[in-house]
Amino acid sequence: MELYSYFRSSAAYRLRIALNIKGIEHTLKPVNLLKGEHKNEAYRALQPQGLVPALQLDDGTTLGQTTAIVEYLEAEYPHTPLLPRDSVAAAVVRSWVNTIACDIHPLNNLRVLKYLVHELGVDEAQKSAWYHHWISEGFAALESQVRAAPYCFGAEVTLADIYLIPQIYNALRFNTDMTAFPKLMAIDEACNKLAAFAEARPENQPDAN
Ligand SMILES: N[C@@H](CCC(=O)N[C@@H](CS)C(=O)NCC(=O)O)C(=O)O
Repeated sequence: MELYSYFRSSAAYRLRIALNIKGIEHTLKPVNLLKGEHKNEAYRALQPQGLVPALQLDDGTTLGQTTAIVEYLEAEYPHTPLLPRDSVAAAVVRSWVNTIACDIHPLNNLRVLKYLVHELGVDEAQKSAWYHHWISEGFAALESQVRAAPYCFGAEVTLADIYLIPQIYNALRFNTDMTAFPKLMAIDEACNKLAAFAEARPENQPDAN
């Protein structure tokens, strides 16, 4: 398998963690977003939206969209499950995942921030206010749902943690004040002690320098 990734992409970071947890052998194929490599024809042939990540399977099939990809990995590599067996508990985890994947991440994505600045003439302070508004609103909802420790839903890592930790990394990179989210920060600390999470961190990627 080949994972098309950019070290700072929080969506790719999710998949790096999931592949590590499941111990799935893969090769990393860096796509440099700052150089616009995600927009070139060759990459769009793999991921027509021109977004990272994409996962190319051994038979040449290429999958896009992290949530579709982790669902595929979960189905094909069911050892070390990332969703609880109980269907209600699994729906609760998916709901958390969707809060991040559908309601936080897309509003603060590179192309959205660039559009605000370059097309709508928003200045740096307004861009920053936009970023912090949407991330804080989303994190407040997540913080209010934490009932367990050390991970989002108790003693086992789930997809909820896999989506949360890259989003926190991104929030810190954009200087978000995290003091209102002590439970999320405690989960971040617990997850980062695990090798699967630590090895997936942006600074530990070959394309980080
Ligand atoms: N919903 C997509 C989101 C993918 C996405 O937005 N990736 C970002 C990096 S985290 C990207 O490629 N951004 C390029 C850009 O904004 O120009 C997924 O989950 O795969």
